[in-house]
Amino acid sequence: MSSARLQTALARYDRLYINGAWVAPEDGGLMESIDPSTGQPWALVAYGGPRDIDRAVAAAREALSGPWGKMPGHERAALMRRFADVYAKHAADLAVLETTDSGRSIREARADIGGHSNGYHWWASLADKASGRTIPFDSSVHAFTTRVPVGVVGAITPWNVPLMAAAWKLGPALAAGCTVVLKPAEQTPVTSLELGKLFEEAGFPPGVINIVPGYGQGGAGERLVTHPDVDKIAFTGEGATAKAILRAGTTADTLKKFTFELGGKSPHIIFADADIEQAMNAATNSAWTLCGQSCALGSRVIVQRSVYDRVVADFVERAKKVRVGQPLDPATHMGPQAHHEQLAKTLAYIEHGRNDGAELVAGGNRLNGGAYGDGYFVEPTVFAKAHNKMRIAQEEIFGPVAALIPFDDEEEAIAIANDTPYGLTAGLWTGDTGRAHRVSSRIDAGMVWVNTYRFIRWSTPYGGFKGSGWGRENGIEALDSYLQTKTTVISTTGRFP
Ligand code: TXE
Repeated sequence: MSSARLQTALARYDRLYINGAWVAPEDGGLMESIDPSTGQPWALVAYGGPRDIDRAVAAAREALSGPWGKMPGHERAALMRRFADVYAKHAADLAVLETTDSGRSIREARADIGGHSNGYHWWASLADKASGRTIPFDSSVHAFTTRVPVGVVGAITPWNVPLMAAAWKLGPALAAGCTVVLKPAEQTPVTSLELGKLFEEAGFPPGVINIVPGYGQGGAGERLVTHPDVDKIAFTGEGATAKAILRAGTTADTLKKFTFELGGKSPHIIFADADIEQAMNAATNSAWTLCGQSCALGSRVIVQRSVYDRVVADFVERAKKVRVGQPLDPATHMGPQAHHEQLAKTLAYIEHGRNDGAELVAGGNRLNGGAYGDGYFVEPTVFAKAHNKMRIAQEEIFGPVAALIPFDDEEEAIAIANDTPYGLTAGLWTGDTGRAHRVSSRIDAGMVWVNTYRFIRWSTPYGGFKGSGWGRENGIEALDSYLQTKTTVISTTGRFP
């Protein structure tokens, strides 16, 4: 097909959403979004440049002093609830678009996106509850605190779960009364742009939410993090990017606030006294969910030696049963990797696993040709006899690759679990309640699951220890990070000193 003919077949998202209007990019342009199940472009999408970010930030700043900024919390809550209802109405369509743009399976996308409306309702319920306190001192003053929005938020999101990553930022930001410039990842911009239509339908005032897809370094992302009029950056992505953002001189000059949700290399410990069947359900699900592209992936499966062989054999059996295929097919468990660079990265790590001496017991190959065409599909992959010092155990692969590491006793399990630069999530399976408390209390992770895995909700704070980030998303803690405390002291006498 000629490229001219191809272009006409592409879905067009050729406008940015700035100040309540759909506008052409000023210094950005149009980029192709690739359907990872075919390796072919499926949409032509507007991306913004620095001047577009400047326009969006100016609109967000102005909206803070407009109707939004003056709106009482309960009215903001009502507006957010309207948005949550609009979101629920469109959730099924959003799931199809996100599956097309990112390659995640439709069954996962439906389950995830179908729940976001509840999340927005939860955040709405907090919009009028940011109360301060009075501070007793003496009768000469009345001192009290109020909680006020931090201001303009730059929300920078990754490509693995675009709508979820956006919701985790928009929910608390709007509940706090902030305004937002959302910059989705260049690989998966479509559903974030769709959000603009939903905010319009819900009746949000112009400028409260602005959506500008774009590139990172040298593009819209860099302008957002260095913009002097942005008060806070809420970022999800790679640790190296977070460090680059902090190092960029002009970022430092603007002294903004940051929350960082970065990668993970989560330990998933299976003790011999666990309900092994349940543990296997969770361990295999969490090794391959989202085609491995989740920061909470339980990719280091740490297994007590007496059940190790059984767990390895079961992992292999279950790997064979994973249906890898077209992501829009409801029967598919696992779609392709979201983009070509990620595919290459995953295949490179599978090579590292082999070269470092781990035993490849399942998968290990790209799936292409035939029904897979040029899509970015990979087999669910399992390495046995893995050691925690191997690269496949230390570094975030972001592909469907599990490393099974044996251990002998509790102390060793804890040592292995904590031996990584990350500390985002962890799981452990045991039938011993005392052990559940002992081990969970010693694991360095922002979230520990016992006899369950990947239980993540709006109300449960989520974020990393160590190299996995700064601050928390979800939970009341997230709301706090979009508010700042203001202390007011009023003299009761009018005399100074
Ligand atoms: O992330 P980046 P990438 C991990 C995962 C993955 C790897 C690379 O291991 O394989 O990161 O993903 C924007 N200033 N995670 O390269 O580069 C960029 O445009 C401002 C874990 O996509 O960090 C995008 O919107 N912005 C993670 C966002 O940052 C910049 C989820 C993320 O891109 C920028 C995704 C800059 N200088 C990847 N450079 C998780 N924890 O879920 C890039 N961006």
